[in-house]
Amino acid sequence: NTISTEDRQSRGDEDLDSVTPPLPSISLFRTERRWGDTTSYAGKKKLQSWFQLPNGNWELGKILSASGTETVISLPNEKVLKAKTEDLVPANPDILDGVDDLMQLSYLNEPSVLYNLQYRYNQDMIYTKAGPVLVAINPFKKVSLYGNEYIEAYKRKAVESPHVYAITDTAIREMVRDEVNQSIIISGESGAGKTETAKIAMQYLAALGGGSGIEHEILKTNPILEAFGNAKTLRNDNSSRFGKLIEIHFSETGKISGANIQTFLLEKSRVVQCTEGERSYHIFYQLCAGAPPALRDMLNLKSADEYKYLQQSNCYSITGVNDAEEFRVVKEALDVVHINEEDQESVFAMLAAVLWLGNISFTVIDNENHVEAMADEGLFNAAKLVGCSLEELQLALSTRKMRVGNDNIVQKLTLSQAVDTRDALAKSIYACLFEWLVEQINKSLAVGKRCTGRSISILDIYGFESFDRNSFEQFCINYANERLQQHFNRHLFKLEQEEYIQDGIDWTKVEFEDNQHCLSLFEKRPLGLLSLLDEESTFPNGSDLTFANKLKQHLSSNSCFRGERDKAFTVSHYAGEVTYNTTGFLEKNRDLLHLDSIQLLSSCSCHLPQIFASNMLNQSEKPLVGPLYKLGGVDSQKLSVATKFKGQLFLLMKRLENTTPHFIRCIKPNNIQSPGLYEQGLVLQQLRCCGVLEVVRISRSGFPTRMSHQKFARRYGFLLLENVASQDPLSVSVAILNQFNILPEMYQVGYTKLFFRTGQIGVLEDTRNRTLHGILRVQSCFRGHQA
Ligand code: AD9
Ligand code: MG
Repeated sequence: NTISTEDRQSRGDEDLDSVTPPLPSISLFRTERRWGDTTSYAGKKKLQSWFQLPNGNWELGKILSASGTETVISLPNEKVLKAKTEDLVPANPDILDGVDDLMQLSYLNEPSVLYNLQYRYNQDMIYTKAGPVLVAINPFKKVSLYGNEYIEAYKRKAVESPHVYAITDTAIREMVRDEVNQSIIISGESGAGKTETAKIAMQYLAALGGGSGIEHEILKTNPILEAFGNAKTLRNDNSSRFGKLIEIHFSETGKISGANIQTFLLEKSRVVQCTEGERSYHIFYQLCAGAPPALRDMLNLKSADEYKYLQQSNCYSITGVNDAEEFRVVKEALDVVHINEEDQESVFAMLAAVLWLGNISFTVIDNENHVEAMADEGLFNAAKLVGCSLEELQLALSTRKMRVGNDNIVQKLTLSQAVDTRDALAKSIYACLFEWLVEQINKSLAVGKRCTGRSISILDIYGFESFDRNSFEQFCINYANERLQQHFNRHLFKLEQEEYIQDGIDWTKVEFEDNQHCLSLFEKRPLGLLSLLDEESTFPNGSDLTFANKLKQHLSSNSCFRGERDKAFTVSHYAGEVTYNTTGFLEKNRDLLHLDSIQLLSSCSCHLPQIFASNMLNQSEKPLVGPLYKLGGVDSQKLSVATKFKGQLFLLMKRLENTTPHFIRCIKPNNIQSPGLYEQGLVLQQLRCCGVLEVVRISRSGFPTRMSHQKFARRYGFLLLENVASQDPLSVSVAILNQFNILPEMYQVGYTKLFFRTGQIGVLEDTRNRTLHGILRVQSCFRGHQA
């Protein structure tokens, strides 16, 4: 490990020992995986050190004495204990407590980073820089860091502490200065604060680029998209179940001229199925609670607990949220984005239709277990709301037209087939409705599309997910994160190295081993995860088991892949290993809506179902690279979900690559959405997962500390034994470096700055402090004497 060897040499300690910390499961730099300065030391020079308690938390101890391999340390609870010297991790001098950029830490090790973030978090300083990245820790409470006064202050650059406003301000400035489009890429686990952060960034953009009135419209897209695309989950009461990129356009004068929203992979399954304690999409509950009487009558609306789709999770409300009031907010927002009253009614009718579909039940009609949809309240209302006859809907849910040879036959459905058909119809209507809404919003925001100005895009996309049980959704989400991580790595490497080159320092380009290997596992054709999934999805006899076996057969030689028992497989992602269970993969990937259902929608008298049907058919007729499906006897090509998603991601990456990115990593400090609770282990796991530790480590493998010649000479010049006061800053700097025996490989002299490897400034800083203390003591002695 080059870093720690150099650090050791630089301190000239003979008795330093290096310990191997738990490896973050990150695939950059396979040969040099250790993160940060984990070198332990004998404790002779430093007074404070980190000691790990049996529960994994770190505590700051005072070193009382040290002898070779053993150190006596006193912990905050006044407990004194003997520790192995090699188990101690150096702590930073007090002056570095709560620095606003982790790069300023002299000792960059896990406990120091955790402590620094916690120190700030405890004072509601939820933002910290990690080199080029902004780390945001969810406060789970109102913090007074936002609003016009703060916006003004950041705009005037009157404050410098890290903030979403600051990073957004940088984006605006760079857009104008460099005439390059910008992006703000927000990532983090569920509940970490991505969506709130995105809104805070939008607020700042709206405040600075406002004036035309369109900014008001842009802000109003948030309540709409959250109502239709967010839901209460066990992790987050307002969890986004889709990814979102919002591109905000600016005119040449720097005013907002329009915007465009792109959404990714809405979780459809939630409409028909959701876990105990979670909810379906907010809008269903809002509609049931908030619809005015006339609308209620029109939709035959009941309360939420009368709908089967909403009943199954046994959760109807969210603490602190008034669904009826939210409904009014959403309605007002729909007005603002110019969705007219008639269209709004159609939207609500589709929502009610979905709810009523769920209430349709089936009755067995023969001894082969075939069923027929019952002519119940559900069927009646659903048919009325989509605009078809009761019989047409009944037929579409109970039978399927097939072509056998040259004959058209009608196959009756069994109960499970009929329920699947009904649920598929409900999911499709909802997903189409969501897409249609986004399209309408985009039309409304497209005001200045043709103007030649620039844009800032904000990406709020689901973070890496690893649960006890991982399915197709996690598979897609983690694939997306793998792509974003590559973007992150490439960019941050480039940035760092460009600065060295600009300042003319002697620097051999670092070739980095990125996560391409894992991405190839997904994308390689024909033998990659996605290709094999699509291939198996087209086989009539393909099943989750045959899919799992095929993966094992073809991919076992890939080091990122491992076959598991019971139809499962494991992928080594950059953020850790995830085991996926293939159950449901093929069906979710095919995402078939039978032609009977599409035909039903196209024959409906209401205009939204017709639009949905024609969109579905269009998609079938104009395939990109999708596999061939048999849709109810008619050969038709449809893009698989995974392939469509991959296509979307490619376009997204292409768009992002033409922008200057700004990264925000959101961190969730506890799992119970509680203010003030900071769980070290949880924070650490996320820091590792989202690559923050990596960025800092990567930066440290270069020359992360930089100081201008002037500043360096001013700060340490007085330590020189020979008087060089009359000399220029560069000569003074070089004299200091020589006097302190800073080894040549530990620093570089650039045109304007000195570049140091990690830990170097710490040594100088210590000497400076000791010297200053010495001077103070002498002075006070002297004063005492005089008195
Ligand atoms: V998910 O992946 O969509 O499930 P997000 O988007 O990362 O998730 P979200 O922004 O929804 O999380 O934040 C979760 C909750 O944390 C919010 O509803 C707020 O209650 C809370 N939060 C997040 N950020 C802030 C903040 N800056 N100030 C106050 C916050 N509360
Ligand atoms: Mg969110």
